[in-house]
Amino acid sequence: MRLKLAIQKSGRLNEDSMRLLKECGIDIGNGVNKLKADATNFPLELFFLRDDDIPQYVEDGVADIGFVGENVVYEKAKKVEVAYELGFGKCRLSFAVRKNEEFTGPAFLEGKKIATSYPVLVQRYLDEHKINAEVHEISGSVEIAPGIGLADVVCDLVSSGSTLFMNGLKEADTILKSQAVLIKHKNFSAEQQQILERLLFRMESVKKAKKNKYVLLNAPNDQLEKIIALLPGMKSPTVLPLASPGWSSVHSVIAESDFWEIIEQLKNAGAEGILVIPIEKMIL
Ligand code: PRT
Ligand code: ZN
Repeated sequence: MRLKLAIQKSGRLNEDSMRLLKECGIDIGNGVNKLKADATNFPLELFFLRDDDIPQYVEDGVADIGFVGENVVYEKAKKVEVAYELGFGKCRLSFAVRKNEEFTGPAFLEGKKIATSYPVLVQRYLDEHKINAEVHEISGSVEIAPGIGLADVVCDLVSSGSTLFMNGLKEADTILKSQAVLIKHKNFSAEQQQILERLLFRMESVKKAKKNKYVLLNAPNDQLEKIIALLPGMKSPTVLPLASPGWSSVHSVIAESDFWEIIEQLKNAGAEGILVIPIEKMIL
């Protein structure tokens, strides 16, 4: 049995989806321009689709799992389960107004024309805030709508904000923070679940590895205790004697987020020759 995975055929999520599979040690056989491909060393079959179609394919069980943005999952509102956050494709779905206008809160939207590719999510926001507004669904280039008089406000995906800026708009309220997620259908067999768990285990090892760095450093023995106290490690750091007397080599793992702070403290404590190395996989 093979698990059928739907990923975006081309577009922003395709490359990261393929990279993640590679980092999980999964080799994909034939070319990407086809509709389907098989993994050669894992029970996985790939379907290449438009991202908008992925929730439906997964709900119907044509695909068992899919990699797709949360924005699409919630807009399509299909009966699928979000099983894992993939950590890429991060963006937010936000209202944007003309840069000389002041967004005073949801009430600003009352009676306005709103252009968006996310009518369901926009309408839900309006209902929650008891606002009446006209929602115009457009499928692309939403940001030009105010400039051509089609709408007063837009609601679109934003990452750097430069598209809004170039169109004389500025970000107002955020409806949804989104990233790519792994979705699954609701009729998983025990065997399918088992394959999914093997895949999730690999993805989690890759994710943990990215959040951590392997650190090697030389420490004068009289400072060893202080330096070890700065290094959390997976259990406790490895300490090996150096050839030159009075010095030790210390190896440990530190979180990327604490990295600069810990490195400064290590230097201040007398550590020398600090090497920081990326970790490929991390199995705890
Ligand atoms: O052909 P297909 O239907 O599969 O692709 P698509 O054109 O619908 O989607 P695509 O490839 O553009 O995006 C796929 C997914 O990437 C989205 O559903 C989001 O989950 C995620 N994502 C992350 C983004 C962005 N960041 C993003 N910035 N999707 C779109 N944008 C667009 C946005 O719509 C706007 O036009 O980029 C522009 C804004 O970017 P900044 O950096 O200027 O703010
Ligand atoms: Zn799409």
